[in-house]
Amino acid sequence: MLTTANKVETAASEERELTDGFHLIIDALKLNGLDTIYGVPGIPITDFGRMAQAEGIRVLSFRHEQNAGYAASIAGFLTKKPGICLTVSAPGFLNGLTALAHATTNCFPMILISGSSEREIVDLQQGDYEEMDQLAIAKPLCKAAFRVLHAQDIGIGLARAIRAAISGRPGGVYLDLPAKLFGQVMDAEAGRKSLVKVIDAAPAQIPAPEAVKRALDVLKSAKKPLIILGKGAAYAQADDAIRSLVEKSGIPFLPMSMAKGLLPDTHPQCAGAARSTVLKDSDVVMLIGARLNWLLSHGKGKTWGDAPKKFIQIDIEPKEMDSNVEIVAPVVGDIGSCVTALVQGMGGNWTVPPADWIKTVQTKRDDNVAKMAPRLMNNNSPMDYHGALGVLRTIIKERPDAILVNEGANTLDLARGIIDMYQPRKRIDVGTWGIMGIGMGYSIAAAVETGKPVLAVEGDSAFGFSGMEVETICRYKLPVCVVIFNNDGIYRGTDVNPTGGPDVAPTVFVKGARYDRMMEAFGGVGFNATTPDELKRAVNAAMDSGKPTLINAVIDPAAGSESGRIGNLNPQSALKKK
Ligand SMILES: Cc1ncc(C[n+]2csc(CCOP(=O)(O)OP(=O)(O)O)c2C)c(N)n1
Ligand SMILES: [Mg+2]
Repeated sequence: MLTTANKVETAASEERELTDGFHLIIDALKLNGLDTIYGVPGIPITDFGRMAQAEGIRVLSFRHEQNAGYAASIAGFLTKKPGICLTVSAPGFLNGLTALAHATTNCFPMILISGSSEREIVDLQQGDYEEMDQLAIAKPLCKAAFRVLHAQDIGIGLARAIRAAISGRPGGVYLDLPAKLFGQVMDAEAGRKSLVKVIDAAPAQIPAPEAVKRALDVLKSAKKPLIILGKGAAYAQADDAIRSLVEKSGIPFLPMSMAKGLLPDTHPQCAGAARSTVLKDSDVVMLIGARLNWLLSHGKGKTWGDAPKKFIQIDIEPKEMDSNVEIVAPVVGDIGSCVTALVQGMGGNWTVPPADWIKTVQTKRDDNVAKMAPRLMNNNSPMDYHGALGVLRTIIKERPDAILVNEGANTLDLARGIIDMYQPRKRIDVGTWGIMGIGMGYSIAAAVETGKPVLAVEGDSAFGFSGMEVETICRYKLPVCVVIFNNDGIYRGTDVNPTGGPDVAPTVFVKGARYDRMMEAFGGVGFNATTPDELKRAVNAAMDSGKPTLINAVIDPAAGSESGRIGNLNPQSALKKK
């Protein structure tokens, strides 16, 4: 039902219904099934948020736009609908912009809607309230940016934003709504007709038959094939087709971080625990929704070994091909259509890879898993990462439908390796940029969008970027359990100031901080855990109760290593250290 702003008497004294910008935006969102807004109120969007709530949209208010933006971005990833972030002008817009750029980089569909100030004044730079040419600033950081100046264009404006966000390779879209637009009035019937329900917003993109054949021919020639699943494969929600391809082919698969659980990490073909072996020794690598960026060492160099390697790549974006190395068999299309075509093309008598390759991978994996096992069972106090993560690993095994949010350095890298995932799209983390600050925004959106319990495993530094949103979690009574790996700092809490001065080292925080008390301030449950046993009890209680909980897990400040697993990326001087 279209909402109407008002009724007026016409000259002929017939009643004529009117609507306005506020209501047209709400109606356009609802018409397209966009029923949740993540944002922060203020001029010129406060009333809009109120009206949206009154009209049945779920409006979640955050404490900072960046967190609302991260929430919207991951809502997009989880639902394949653009997540909506709503902000005020200039500073609110800029706060949301990091998340918009993050969404674009990670290929998550999101629309940042920001109110903006008077065009006439902004463009003459006459110093309006929160003056900024937001459209121009957003453009290089997103897939598309639009501004709507007239109420009758709201329907088309939102339709363009939705299509841009989710068609092809998904990404972030900016929609600029000047303050004046909200109050513009027009005839309700004409307004209703101006709205657009976007039909087939992300149309299937079928791969060319010859591309599929080429890929299968290369795959057939392989002696040591490998499949790499990226978060694009997780986004596609083509879970059954992907499982068929992997299982029918018999090829070992390596999941990237957010693709973990597409097939369980405990699947016999999973090569997660034999990563370095499969990257080095494979001869044909099929990338599915994974890019050869820094996370895969650009497809070359030491990580990939000396043996010649052929790459097959499945991606919706043709420009992705040959981005870092030659792709001998590009398959361009949406992941679901491509994978389905490959499975069909494999026919009924596909030859699985040579047994010695399968054996090599399995042996390496079993050895690595066995080596790790005793470390995960230690009950040390203060805890080390392995003891604490061993407990969380079991909890996720017992509660495979919980969503795991993860950020930090050591806390991220070790959790990624240790905690097995069992279901698709249950692990969400720092993504392509290794960004800190996604934690609470992701947790909130994951709980809101899926209704599942959330376990957020956070470095103490990582948590600090979005920590104030624990109030938001308490306010909306979300089933989120935050575990802070508190090692008194960034990477380690043991650095010292070489000058002996009163400031602590740049990587060190307050010793013995009690993050659990932050949660209690807002009516949530706080707990201080000093042993793996205590941690286990506290997390299980939180997951059972569904109450907002924050557990301060005391980790040995000396346990971590510099930059976690990516210390090699720190620049080194060519000069010898003094
Ligand atoms: C937005 C942003 N700022 C800064 C960084 C640099 N950075 C990488 S990891 C990290 C924090 C690591 O410390 P913590 O979260 O406590 O994890 P730990 O290694 O101590 O377990 C920082 C600040 C980043 N990745 N993103
Ligand atoms: Mg830390």
